[in-house]
Amino acid sequence: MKVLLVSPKAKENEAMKNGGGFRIAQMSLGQVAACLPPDAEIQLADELIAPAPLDTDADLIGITVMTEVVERAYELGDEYRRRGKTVIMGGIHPTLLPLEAKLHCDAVVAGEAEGQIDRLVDDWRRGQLRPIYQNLAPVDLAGLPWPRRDLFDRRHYQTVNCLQLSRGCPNRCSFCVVPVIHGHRYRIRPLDDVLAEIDSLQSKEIFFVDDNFAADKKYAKEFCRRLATRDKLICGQLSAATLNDGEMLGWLRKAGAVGFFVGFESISQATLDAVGKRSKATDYRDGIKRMHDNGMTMIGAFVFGLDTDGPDVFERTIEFVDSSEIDIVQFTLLVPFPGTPIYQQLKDENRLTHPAWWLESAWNLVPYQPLHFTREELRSQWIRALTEVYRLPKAFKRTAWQLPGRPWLTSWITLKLNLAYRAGLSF
Ligand code: B12
Ligand code: SF4
Repeated sequence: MKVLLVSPKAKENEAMKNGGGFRIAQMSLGQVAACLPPDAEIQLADELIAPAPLDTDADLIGITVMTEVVERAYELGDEYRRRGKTVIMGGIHPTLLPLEAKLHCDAVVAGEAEGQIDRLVDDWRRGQLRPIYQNLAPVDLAGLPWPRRDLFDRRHYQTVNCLQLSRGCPNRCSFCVVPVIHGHRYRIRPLDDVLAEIDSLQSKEIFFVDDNFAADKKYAKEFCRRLATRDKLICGQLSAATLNDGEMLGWLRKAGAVGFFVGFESISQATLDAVGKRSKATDYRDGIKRMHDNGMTMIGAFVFGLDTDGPDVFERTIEFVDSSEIDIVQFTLLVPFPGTPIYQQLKDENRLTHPAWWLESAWNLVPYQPLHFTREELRSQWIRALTEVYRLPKAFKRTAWQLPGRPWLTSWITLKLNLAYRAGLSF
């Protein structure tokens, strides 16, 4: 049995280009590969490296689909089926909209692959593939198979050492798909499993793909305590509220933390409250300092276009970025993902100008009517704000304030990411 697993590349869009330059192995495919029967001959095709081969002798084609790659994924699904292949789709978007995805493939795996792939392969071998496969309950993370990192060509990636401690997030931010996909339960893996997996890795660095790395602080601190003796370099994603916990940051430092992606989302408390974010904007400056005191850099992420964002939101955020010593900045426009409370709200209020925007290359065209801006104003002010924070002197300044007393690696990563984000601006 030959299987080709494909990660499609998004049609050009500005959000994708932001942060370009750092390529991380597509863990979703590594994990699906680990769920396939041991006799499967598996080939991976990551379109960030090269277009997926259409001429293939694979019997089964598996495509992983995030919303921003939908158009390409459906194009590939249609083409492989035209060539007589059996196509399976899975990942975030088919989980949110399985019936839409089914139009372009033979079967959809909605949700986690573990627990479904064996059934799917058995059904396929008997010629009785069902349209949708879905677990009735969340997968027990004890004994989770380890992703097939051996299938990735390491030369093409900054790292193939992506690792998961947990799935889900206890929070319910209204723009986020994670609670929609995983519910509000935060599931953790047994630490012995995780550490055994870490000990099997061939290099020092680890990229944690958890949505909210330290959501269970007791667990995260114990993990860091045990990791501290292993001489690793780690990064991942933290919720802004975690920056208030100096002890947690201290443990992260001991565990080898270099930097984290931090979802600040907004400097306006009204916006944080409106989206259900459990953080306090007034804590942000101290939190940033605490990260620096612990030798870490950060990508601070902000979202624009929520109803509580008034016309001055961009100026105020630029001022905050300039004065808070934040290291690397990510500004995104609100993306109303299907299935999220925000999507439903905009739909109920008849404000979606492109209800199926993901099929129309409308990613950054603001597919809804904002409250305090025209769609064009919101987009042009976002472009202006990004251009402003990524002016070369500002990008260098963000790196320079890292220098005194900070680890060289942190400064190097900060510089490299600032330049990568800047290079990704295509306006
Ligand atoms: C790590 C990560 C990244 C990394 C690495 C991405 C990569 N190349 O792997 C980086 C930082 C590069 C990144 C970038 C982006 N990301 Co991201 N990312 C994540 C994160 C935190 C974890 C993904 C992961 O590896 N999970 C671990 C794997 C094992 O789980 P999984 O993907 O769910 O796969 C399981 C099932 O879905 C299923 N499955 C998945 N694929 C398939 C395929 C088949 C055939 C089958 C059968 C089953 C199956 O089986 C797997 C095992 O159970 C998720 C959050 C999340 N919870 O998904 C966001 C997330 C996927 N990202 C998101 C976004 C928006 C982006 C960006 C567009 C951000 C931006 N503005 O630029 C870019 C786009 C990048 C791209 N197109 O490649 C959104 C996607 C929303 C959506 N509706 O699609 C998410 C959900 C975050 C969020 N909270 O909104 N991301
Ligand atoms: S804290 Fe992050 S992962 Fe959790 S619901 Fe909010 S945005 Fe999503």
